[in-house]
Amino acid sequence: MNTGRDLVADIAAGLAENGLILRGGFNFGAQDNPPPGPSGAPARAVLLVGQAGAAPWPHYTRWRESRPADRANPLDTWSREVIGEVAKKAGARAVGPNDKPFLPFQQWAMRAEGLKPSPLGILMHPRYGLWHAYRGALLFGHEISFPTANSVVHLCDACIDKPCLKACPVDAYSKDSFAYQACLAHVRGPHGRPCRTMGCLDRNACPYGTAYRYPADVQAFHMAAFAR
Ligand code: B12
Ligand code: SF4
Ligand code: SF4
Repeated sequence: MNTGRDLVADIAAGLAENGLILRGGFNFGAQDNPPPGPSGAPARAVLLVGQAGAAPWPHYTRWRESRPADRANPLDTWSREVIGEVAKKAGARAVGPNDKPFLPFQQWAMRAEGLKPSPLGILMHPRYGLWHAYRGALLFGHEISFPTANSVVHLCDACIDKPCLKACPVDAYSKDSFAYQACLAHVRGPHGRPCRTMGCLDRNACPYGTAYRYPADVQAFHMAAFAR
């Protein structure tokens, strides 16, 4: 059974065809309560799939144009199709971040990539800043040989001014919470146009990873999904 570098390289190549990338992974330990793997028995390893910047967007929009217009969650459907195909070839079970009950994607990502949360709740990446996300995960019935993870700089630790906590018109984000309802009311309301058309002002205020910032139309798409 291929459990090492070739397996991971084959999966990465399959994902790259759709602008997706592997975001690391780990073997579950005795203390974990893993979700079922491909056979239904608890999974032994997980590989996270995601995006840096908006790289999957052109692939997704091409797919979208060929599908009926009334799909409720088209990005989830696309992710499921594309990642499901790669999972099938690799003998894995694919799961998504919006599958219910929610799986702990951010906890998995912290473990897989050594990332930590920004004050906005979004994990901070040393290269991509706040401009990355998870589109799925592959669950395996066997362990995988992972390289030893390098330690990762958490940029927020050295960011004294924290501009991400100063741009929101309703101060929805504070050091330890997110006022979901206040944000939603503002985004939906008469003064929410900047958030609706250009994305969250707090997220856009972070000075890191700007080369990966999602274009305005992509941010508007995510904001519309958030505020519907
Ligand atoms: C429910 C949810 C929300 C809820 C949070 C409600 C709550 N208080 O839990 C709401 C609707 C507020 C939300 C909003 C957003 N979310 Co959200 N959300 C999720 C989702 C689907 C489930 C979270 C969960 O309960 N997990 C189960 C628990 C057991 O797992 P966990 O790893 O321990 O969960 C952590 C998160 O819940 C986090 N958390 C708690 N509150 C909030 C609030 C925000 C804003 C974020 C980002 C995280 C966060 O703390 C937990 C401890 O580590 C996850 C995907 C997932 N499966 O995790 C995405 C996810 C956390 N969201 C994400 C993002 C990007 C956002 C947004 C910033 C952008 C967007 N999607 O439009 C918005 C914020 C809107 C804005 N102002 O811009 C990303 C984060 C990516 C990253 N780089 O870290 C995720 C991982 C989805 C993805 N596809 O990648 N989200
Ligand atoms: S502005 Fe500073 S504290 Fe906020 S997310 Fe960016 S680096 Fe982190
Ligand atoms: S989307 Fe707008 S209202 Fe919501 S937290 Fe960001 S800046 Fe504030």
